[in-house]
Amino acid sequence: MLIGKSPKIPTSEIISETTYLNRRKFLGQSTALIAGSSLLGSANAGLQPDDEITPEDIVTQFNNFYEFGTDKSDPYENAHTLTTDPWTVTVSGAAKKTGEFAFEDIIKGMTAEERIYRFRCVEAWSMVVPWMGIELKKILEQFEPTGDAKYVEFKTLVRPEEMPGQRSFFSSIDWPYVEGLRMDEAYNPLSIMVTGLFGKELPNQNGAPWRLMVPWKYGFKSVKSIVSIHFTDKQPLNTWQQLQASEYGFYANVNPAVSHPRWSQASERRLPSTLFNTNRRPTLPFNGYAEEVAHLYKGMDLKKFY
Ligand SMILES: Nc1nc2c(c(=O)[nH]1)N[C@H]1C(S)=C(S)[C@@H](COP(=O)(O)O)O[C@H]1N2
Ligand SMILES: [Mo]
Repeated sequence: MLIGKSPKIPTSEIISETTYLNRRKFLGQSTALIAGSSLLGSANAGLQPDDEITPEDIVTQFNNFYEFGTDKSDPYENAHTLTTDPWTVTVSGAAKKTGEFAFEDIIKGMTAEERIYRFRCVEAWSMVVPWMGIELKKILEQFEPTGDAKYVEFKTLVRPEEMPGQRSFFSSIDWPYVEGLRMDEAYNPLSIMVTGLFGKELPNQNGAPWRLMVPWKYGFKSVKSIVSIHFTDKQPLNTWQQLQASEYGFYANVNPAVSHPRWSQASERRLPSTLFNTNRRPTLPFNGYAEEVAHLYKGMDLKKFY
């Protein structure tokens, strides 16, 4: 049983539920070891002694994916209609290899590894999720970005026939959903492209067939169901910034010291949370990953670049 060093598990391989539950039990019993162990690679970095994996039904049934509706239960209810095969990804901008690629060809020969990350939404709830993913750097390097690539921008699929939220008259989002990272953020070893969850294929409502995961940033950075990768020298205008720039910035680093204009970010509700046990805990700078990422923002005023 390996927990410190994440086992390499091919995306196609299905781990049985019992194997998974055993691993989960192990995680619950030995969290102190996990948090303190020097044997740890980046796989479980940032986990705190009281972190427990969030139940799978919450991770897959309480979602934000506005293409399928704005209620937390909408993605689970509506996303089964999404067709993810074939899946084509357009690569453009400042890179030597650009064009249209089949998703399978991009990830060919790469193995998804399990990364258990804390996950913090800007709405102040959080989870601990066993993602399966591939380091973003490995994926992006294939396209040989040039010196002009200062940022990478990602876009979600636009397909109103299968995405009821994109047909909604009330939607204020200008589709596609856009997100981006600075290249050095994208190349940080914690940044991954997620292809699975709980040792299984990524469910549609969580962003199939692949979505971004940058665990030190608010959840809205983790763009789902990606069909476009664009290398650029200009800072991308991400969807939430476009909607309300005074509330949502480009960086979106988890920061207890910078309040959202309408609520504090000093603490969070760890799901499952109930009326009687709100399960509130303090929010950590960079969501607990300061050791791995704080250097990326040296000298920057994080109150200004929120
Ligand atoms: N395309 C797209 N990606 C998205 C969103 C969205 O509405 N559309 N919501 C974001 C937000 S706000 C969060 S918190 C996470 C939620 O991921 P989860 O449903 O897997 O927990 O996805 C992010 N990625
Ligand atoms: Mo979010």
